[in-house]
Amino acid sequence: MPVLKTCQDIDKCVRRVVERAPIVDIHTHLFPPSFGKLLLWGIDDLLTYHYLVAEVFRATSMDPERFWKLSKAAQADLIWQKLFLERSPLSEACRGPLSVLKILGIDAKSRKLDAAREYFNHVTAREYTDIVFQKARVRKVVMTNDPFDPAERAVWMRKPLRDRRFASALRIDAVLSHWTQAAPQLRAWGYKVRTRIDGVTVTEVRRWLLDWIKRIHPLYLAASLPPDFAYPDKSSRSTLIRHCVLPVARRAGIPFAMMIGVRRSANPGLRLAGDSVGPADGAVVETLCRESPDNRFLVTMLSRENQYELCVSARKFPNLMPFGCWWFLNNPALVEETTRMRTELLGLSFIPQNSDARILDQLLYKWAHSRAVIADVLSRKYRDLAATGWNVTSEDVARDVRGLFSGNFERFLAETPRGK
Ligand code: HDL
Ligand code: ZN
Repeated sequence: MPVLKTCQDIDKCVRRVVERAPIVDIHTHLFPPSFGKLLLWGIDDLLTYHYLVAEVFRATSMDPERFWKLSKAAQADLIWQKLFLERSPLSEACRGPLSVLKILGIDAKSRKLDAAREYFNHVTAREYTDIVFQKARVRKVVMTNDPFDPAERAVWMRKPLRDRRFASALRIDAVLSHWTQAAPQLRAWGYKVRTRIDGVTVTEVRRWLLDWIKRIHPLYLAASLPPDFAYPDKSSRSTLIRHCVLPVARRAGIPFAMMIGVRRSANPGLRLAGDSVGPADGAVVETLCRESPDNRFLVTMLSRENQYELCVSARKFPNLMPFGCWWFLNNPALVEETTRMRTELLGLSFIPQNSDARILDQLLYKWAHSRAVIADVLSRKYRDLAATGWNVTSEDVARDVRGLFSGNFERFLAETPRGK
């Protein structure tokens, strides 16, 4: 096994291995081409990503309601004008589309969108899906599947053709965070639930969960949760987690993914771009892990302030797997800080990143950008290791990186107890 003798050898090896590592992207909002319009792709979807929508309102005095009335192409033109032409596109959200054009070999030096639009006029969704997965070296993505989304539900009810590259995750925000609206909808679907949660309601919510597990075969159950998420308390959310979500997840042998710290609709006029962040109580994660040792929890937290305590909690609970640099944390400065903190506190027992991609093209840039930062952090840690006299080999690096980008997640799923 060749020992990496110098810092240059280590840097070169780590960069090569990280660059080439196939990815299992454990949280995205992507769909296969067979799901029709649910799959977003191409330059106009890329430029109207809600991250850029938030930024364009800092560069124009246009009223949001007027912006929403524009066509998607007109919105994209405005964003291009304001964020790319009238000022340098330095933000991470601006750098993204330019990285995509570079990876696709599309000239952006003209600073015009014609070449990009021309490219996308001559490729189909199916062709482009193959191109993106191959260039991004992504093996599989996990979707976010919400049975309460009417458009998505309609697709599932007609038993769509599945694509093995697109695994599913059952997203249950509607039930956990909007119970008074969800209950009547569940009743309309034939589940005998009451707004006041009683024994029959618990049984029927479990039945609804199991029906959708059978329908979509999710790798995990998932929910985003607000900064003030508390457990246990007298809320419907706590009751449903304790009596429905956790028992069903154990019975199905799948983890429960909690994405904690999002303050929804801080500015409703910005729609998807209007969500914000707040620090959450990390003790809630420890309570759940302690009280439910037979459940496994994938957890990501949105507030930078929660990252350190999430690492410490993971040191206390093997059934807790921290993952990703979520949303506003997915910027080089914070990916570096978070990944270094995790490596120094958890070694290699975490999942460093997911793309959260909403537009297919984003797999190209979100992973290119994250691989570069994660490689730098790992190089530094392997150099620190080699400085102790430990022999670092290229096989070590390949094994470790495989774990970070796919193996840790797949092993966490495989080791989740079933039927307890
Ligand atoms: O709740 C979530 O899954 C978040 O990722 C939101 O979808 C958010 O809008 C997002 O796309 N963040 O990157
Ligand atoms: Zn997401």
